[in-house]
Amino acid sequence: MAHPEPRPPETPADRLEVGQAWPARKPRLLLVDDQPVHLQVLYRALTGPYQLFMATRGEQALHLVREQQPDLVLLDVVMPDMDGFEVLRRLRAARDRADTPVIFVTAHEGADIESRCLEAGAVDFISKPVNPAVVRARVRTHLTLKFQSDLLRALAFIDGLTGVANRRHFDERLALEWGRAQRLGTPLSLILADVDHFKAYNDHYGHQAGDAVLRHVAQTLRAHVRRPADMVARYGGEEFACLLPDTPLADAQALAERMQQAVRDLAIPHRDSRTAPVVTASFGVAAREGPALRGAHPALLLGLADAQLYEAKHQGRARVCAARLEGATGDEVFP
Ligand code: GH3
Ligand code: MG
Repeated sequence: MAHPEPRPPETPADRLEVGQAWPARKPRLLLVDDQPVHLQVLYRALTGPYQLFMATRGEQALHLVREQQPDLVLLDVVMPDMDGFEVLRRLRAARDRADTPVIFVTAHEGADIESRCLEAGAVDFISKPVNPAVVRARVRTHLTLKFQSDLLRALAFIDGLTGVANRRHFDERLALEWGRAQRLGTPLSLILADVDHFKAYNDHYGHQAGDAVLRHVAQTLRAHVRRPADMVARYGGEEFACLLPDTPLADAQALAERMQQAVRDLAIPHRDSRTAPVVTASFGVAAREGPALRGAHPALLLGLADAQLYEAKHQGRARVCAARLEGATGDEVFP
């Protein structure tokens, strides 16, 4: 296919391909020690390639973990108010950032303290007085491990072919957003999009060209969603789903219309389409609006969007059909 490949925004999958687990930004380190002079030594050893945050007390360290989301924490064991073990215990018990890696830094030596640190959940142990080269090497090693595991976790939620979210990620988010919409009475819209006559496209242009079409369509859909909470996912073979929290039906329908036009505007030739001389897609839109719908379930929203997609196909493809999810009377409360 002569059509140029889109240049998608960087995804975790891209980073895996180039073997580059480290992010483009500077890694963030939190240095914790009650004695400013020790902090200064660490600061001097690590300043430059990292963005550094410093705390002299446990509470302050926990606050900075939440606020600044460091990639790694260097934590003094002996501190007056709250010692390093307690800081680590609270960090691991927290809902956010519980898996932030921690290296203990302590003047105490010996197998006892070392094994106690590791058992408490630290990833490593550095003795004071610190050797700057050793600190730098350990920090680098643990950041690499951390970024690699971030990457693998992210990849588990991404569709390898198109770089958008995968079905598993979508199902989880749908359940979450559905619960939120029902609780708060906020609208939730869902768009399903399916490439028209895609089997004929593959048959004529080949499977690889078909794959390229899926990437184009995925990026086109993604380029149209604006809010951070919006999600575009590959729902199945040539079917995509867009989840739009806080979006009423009319807005989702208008968005689907723009997406439909944008896919057509890609102008990817499709000789064997009975709908148009170019690749097109059909769209089904469904929304839940207003107070909680009694006994309703996210599968109903999916089913309605799917029925609308079927209707769009039935009416001649390359179009949008939309419907609102109807429940029982509007003033009933979700259990
Ligand atoms: P309709 O307009 O009714 O949607 O017809 P269609 O041909 O698009 O639908 P059908 O379900 O008959 O065929 C879907 C095709 O999508 C068949 C399958 O080989 C192809 N497909 C599914 N996943 C992929 C993929 O990852 N890559 C490629 N190239 N093709 C795929
Ligand atoms: Mg299709």
